[in-house]
Amino acid sequence: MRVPGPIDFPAEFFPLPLASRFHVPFVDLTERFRNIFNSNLRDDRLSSPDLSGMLNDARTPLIRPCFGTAASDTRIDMATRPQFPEEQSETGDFERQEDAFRSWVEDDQNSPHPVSPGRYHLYISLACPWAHRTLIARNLKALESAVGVTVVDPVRDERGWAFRDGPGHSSDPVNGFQFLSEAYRATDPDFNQRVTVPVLWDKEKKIIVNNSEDDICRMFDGPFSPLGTATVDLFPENIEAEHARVSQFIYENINNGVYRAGFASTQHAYEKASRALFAALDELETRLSQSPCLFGAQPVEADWRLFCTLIRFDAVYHTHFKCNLRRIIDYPNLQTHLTTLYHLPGIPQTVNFDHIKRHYFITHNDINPTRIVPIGPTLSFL
Ligand SMILES: N[C@@H](CCC(=O)N[C@@H](CS)C(=O)NCC(=O)O)C(=O)O
Repeated sequence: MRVPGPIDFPAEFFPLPLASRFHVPFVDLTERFRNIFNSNLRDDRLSSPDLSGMLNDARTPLIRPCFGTAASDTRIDMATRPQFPEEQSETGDFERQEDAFRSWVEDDQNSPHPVSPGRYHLYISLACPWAHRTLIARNLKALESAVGVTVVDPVRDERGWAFRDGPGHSSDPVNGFQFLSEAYRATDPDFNQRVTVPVLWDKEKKIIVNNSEDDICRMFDGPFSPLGTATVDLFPENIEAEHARVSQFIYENINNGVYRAGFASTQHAYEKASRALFAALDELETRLSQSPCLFGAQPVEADWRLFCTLIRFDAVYHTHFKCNLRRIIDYPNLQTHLTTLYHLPGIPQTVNFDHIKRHYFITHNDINPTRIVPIGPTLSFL
């Protein structure tokens, strides 16, 4: 590993809007920054060309104040790097990018993407909770022979998700892509955001139809439904409004809540997200004392949305994302819900803890720089 020597930063290096937020003299600040930053140059991720780019980017959060607690005003300035700088607010909150492709497969042969067996293909990661929900929907709707699926390597480097042969993942049999970014570029040559899974690919048009798991699950339950044999209804009409409310609540506080806690880059942003997360889990624990699933006896989309976060919680989010007020095993009703759903037909084969753990602990190198994957915990329900 290359260790760059100390860099003599010009005073202008420190962007002024950021400097004005610290109540210390600017000269003192640049001096402190220089020392902190140089002592953190331990790898080869930063080079001079990067530095000039960062110089022009006022959002580069090179120094963030660290507080003892959200309420305390004692502050030490330390250099940190958020995991996804482009998706970070000024206050250190993680703000997820919007899904880029939202076209629809329709039950209409004249539409741009008519429903048809074998025409569409799913690219997913078994590590990803968002992609996991689309795989579950595909299995529950018995669409395995109508919609193919390819799993990416759970270990992602700066080139993004890759197709490689390995345990539980493979090369791309449809397009021969090496990286998922090739699918994004084929659809939009100017695409310059984070390349994410899941992706629903149109094999005829050779473009991405949709990369939103919400949309893909709705399509599997809607226009794709006749291609499968299952009678499962993931979005029952008689609970539509309340279902949408509960799903939104789970998305904001739980599905995305764990990410908002884990990718926060200030103490305050982390505590806010974590407290909202556990308040939401407490609320659902109470709700599940009334019925085994969120809407009675049968799981609907909101239950699966919850499941995809709960199954990863004790193994990953509790440690890696610091969501450690309680574990799911400490919530009897949530744990029963998780175990019950896990044992339904078609579900265990969608859960791959090797992919889940290796993805999070190895890939988020700003959160876990040693990339050590913990040996536990023992999950007795598996
Ligand atoms: N479509 C989802 C997000 C999907 C997503 O973020 N997937 C993650 C995996 S869990 C991903 O592909 N990340 C790419 C990366 O980390 O660079 C949403 O908007 O809520």
